[in-house]
Amino acid sequence: MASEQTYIMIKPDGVQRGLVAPILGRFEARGFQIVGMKMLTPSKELASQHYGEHEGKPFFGGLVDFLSSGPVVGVVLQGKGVVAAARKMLGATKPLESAPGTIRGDYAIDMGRNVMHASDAVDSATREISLWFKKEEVVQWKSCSAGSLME
Ligand code: DGI
Repeated sequence: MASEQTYIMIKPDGVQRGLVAPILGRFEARGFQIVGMKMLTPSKELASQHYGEHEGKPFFGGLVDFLSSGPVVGVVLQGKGVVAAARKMLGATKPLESAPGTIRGDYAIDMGRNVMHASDAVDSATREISLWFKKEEVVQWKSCSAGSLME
């Protein structure tokens, strides 16, 4: 399996609850590499584009309002199999259905306050990375631990 990139985001509830470091720490500890990171309060337009697949659904307005209600931390993560791995580490959309040990299973209760986003497939990761980051904001750097992490 090749190295991939994915987009993860600590949503406003996760930032407010002080979960940025604990969440990102899980990915770093596993060996995934942060290659882009920014804090911003998304505009409604950006939030709507991010959740474009849900446009027209009854919860869309509330979803966009919440995402644009305060700062988020958006991150580009890189590593072997990172797209599927980040989804597994995230857990189910409904936190009460997420297994303990997953991020939502450990830190969340409510679907509307499920602390974090992760791209659900390689093509959505590509779309979301280019939506949230300029090309030059994704930094290629060689990790000193690469030889200890990968055969
Ligand atoms: O990728 P996920 O965040 O796990 O899930 P998703 O892409 O299907 O939905 C994006 C977010 O939208 C999700 O984290 C919470 C919210 N959402 C999804 N389905 C519903 C919902 N919110 C409400 N209130 N009702 C829904 O059915």
